[in-house]
Amino acid sequence: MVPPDSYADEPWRDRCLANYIVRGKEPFNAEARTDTLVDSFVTPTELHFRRNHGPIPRLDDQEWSMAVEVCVDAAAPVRRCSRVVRKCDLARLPQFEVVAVLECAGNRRDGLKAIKPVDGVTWGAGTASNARWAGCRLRDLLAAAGVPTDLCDPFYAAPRHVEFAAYGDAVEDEHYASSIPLEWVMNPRNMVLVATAMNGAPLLRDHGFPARIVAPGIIGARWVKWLKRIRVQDRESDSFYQKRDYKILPPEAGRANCAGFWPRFPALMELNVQSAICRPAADECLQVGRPYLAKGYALTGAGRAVDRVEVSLDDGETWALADVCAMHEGAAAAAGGERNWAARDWSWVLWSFRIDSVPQGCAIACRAWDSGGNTQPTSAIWNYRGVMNNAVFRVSPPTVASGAAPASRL
Ligand SMILES: Nc1nc2c(c(=O)[nH]1)N[C@H]1C(S)=C(S)[C@@H](COP(=O)(O)O)O[C@H]1N2
Ligand SMILES: [Mo]
Repeated sequence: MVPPDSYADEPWRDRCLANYIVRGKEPFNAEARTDTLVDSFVTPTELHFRRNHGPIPRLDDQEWSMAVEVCVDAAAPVRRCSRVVRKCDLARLPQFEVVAVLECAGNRRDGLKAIKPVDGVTWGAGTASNARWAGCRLRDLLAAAGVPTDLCDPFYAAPRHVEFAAYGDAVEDEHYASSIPLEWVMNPRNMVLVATAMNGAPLLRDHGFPARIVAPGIIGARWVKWLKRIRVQDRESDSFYQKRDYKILPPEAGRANCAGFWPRFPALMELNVQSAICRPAADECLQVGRPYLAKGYALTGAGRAVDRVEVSLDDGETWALADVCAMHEGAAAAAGGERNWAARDWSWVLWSFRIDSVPQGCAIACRAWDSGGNTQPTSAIWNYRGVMNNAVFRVSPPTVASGAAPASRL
């Protein structure tokens, strides 16, 4: 819970504020305009969305420490332990870097709010950003605490979670906390990091300084910032953010009756397949009869690959393939042009689609497909918390007769 004067020590944000649509000041919640997100494959930090459930704690990285605990019943032969980890301990472990998209489960909540009110911050499609994260693997940290790295070890017979708890106050609970399955963390292909850097610089306070979880392929709510404690335990986190938020409740669940629904549905983990049209923005004027290069992003969860993005100019009657620019392209070229579909994907893809001649009353739709055969539903399905909206993305920008508007962006 948040005492009244808790927001007196927020980071200095003046320089970047112009880049954002601020959705809430206390806690600070802001997303970039989506038309600014498609200029670079790795999102500049000053455009990366910021999503907070409370004030930003002030932590000193020299003094900072977190507890790493193994706390399970019937843990033999794994011993219960608790140790204090500092920045220098993290720095001694092998360092890894991963380019991964961070998406809030509330991305595109505006589309669900348009159907019926939902409980949650309004977001457009700007709460997805791609960053270069660096730090040590959580797997290595836990292995040093005695957790077996062989997933066939009898230790894994029971499902276990790794809970992350944060410094600082939170609005809906005493502090922010969340958990993900231990098995996911220990699988070396999953690249869960205790990250200390983002885009080549120490994390900003807004993004979790001095250390946060980076859990590629998993919803942003599990990427806990300002780490205070990491704990291996027998069950998932009891936190509000695990048990009474970030779940897709059925449409009959609402504010009055949600209590009975929370325990019946699982905490969201993997991201779903998603895409958005970033250009044109909804308020960008297009010239009829002129060509236009539409652009956007697409992503999916759990290391699956976005294998195509399609665009429709006739309200979904017909679809055409967009050009996709992905992380793996350099690697594919090195391998003789053939893509290695076995590789896991943590990054978003950017796509573009040339409209040869903008029609009057132009309506553009896009949808992505992933390597699991998943695509996006034709229309949004409402849920109480307004999470995971991945309906086909549509935009109908205003049009003017050629010559009457500023040059189209080509
Ligand atoms: N401690 C803490 N960690 C947190 C949150 C928070 O409010 N407090 N928000 C979570 C949510 S819901 C998201 S989407 C991401 C946002 O990370 P960002 O602000 O770096 O973009 O952080 C997650 N980690
Ligand atoms: Mo989120």
